[in-house]
Amino acid sequence: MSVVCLDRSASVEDILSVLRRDGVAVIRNIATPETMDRLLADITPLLDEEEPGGGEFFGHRSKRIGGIVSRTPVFSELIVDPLLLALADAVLLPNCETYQIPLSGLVQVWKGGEKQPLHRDTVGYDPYLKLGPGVPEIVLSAMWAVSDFSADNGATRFARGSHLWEPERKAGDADIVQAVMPRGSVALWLGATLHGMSVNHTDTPRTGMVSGYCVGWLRQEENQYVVCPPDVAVTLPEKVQQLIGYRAHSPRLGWVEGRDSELLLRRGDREYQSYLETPLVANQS
Ligand SMILES: O=C(O)CCC(=O)C(=O)O
Repeated sequence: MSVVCLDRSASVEDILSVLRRDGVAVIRNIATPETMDRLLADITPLLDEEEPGGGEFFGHRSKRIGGIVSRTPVFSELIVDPLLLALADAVLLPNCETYQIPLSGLVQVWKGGEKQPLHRDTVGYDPYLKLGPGVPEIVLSAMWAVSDFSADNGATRFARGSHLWEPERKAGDADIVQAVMPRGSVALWLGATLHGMSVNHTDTPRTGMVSGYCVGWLRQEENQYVVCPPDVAVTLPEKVQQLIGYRAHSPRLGWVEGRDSELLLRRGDREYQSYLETPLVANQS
């Protein structure tokens, strides 16, 4: 069975009602095939340097590239899609002042291997996860289909409705739906929805771009300040800088002295230049 798919013309309310009921929804054709071709052209040289691997959790047959926000402009284009931002506003803004991305990655699944164990993207926030269902939403995850996602080629598996389950409940076969979707579509799921990579039984790799949105007061899954340091971030659009985490979250989180809290980096900004030029620790002996 497949995850419920909606067209990009669907209303925010219609998409939200599927997300809130099933914990997952697909929006078809949110990006063009040409956009996905550009993404692949930028990332393929990096993928070519990797061998499929990943161990037990990642199913032994995946290639993963992290920090792609610094490696292709296509990530910056896709993450600010107005429909996705409207959904992130609705899911996350009741629980934060601003939100950010948890990671920016590419996952390619090759033939063979094992299914990835089902897991929740809130797994890193264990005391919070243990509170069970009904807690404020903190993560809205997203997987863009860079290639077609099919039942046979490793489309992500989801346990439908599992965001409403007690943490210890296990998924049975009847609960599983797959994000079958044409390239250019995106699967969105709530942080507490159980999901995992499936096995690719075909000879063609399945490629997905993974990211999403999380409340601005959360420790991000991937360290954005390492994968996208200030000298790279300053070259990106301001909205993307903010989504990476180069903005303060009120009150009193992530500030940098004297800087505009919305725009901690600004191209040509005198304060930013002097920040780069000033040693962090002067006269260390
Ligand atoms: O690639 C997929 O289908 C899902 C990957 C995933 O959930 C993960 O690696 O945590």
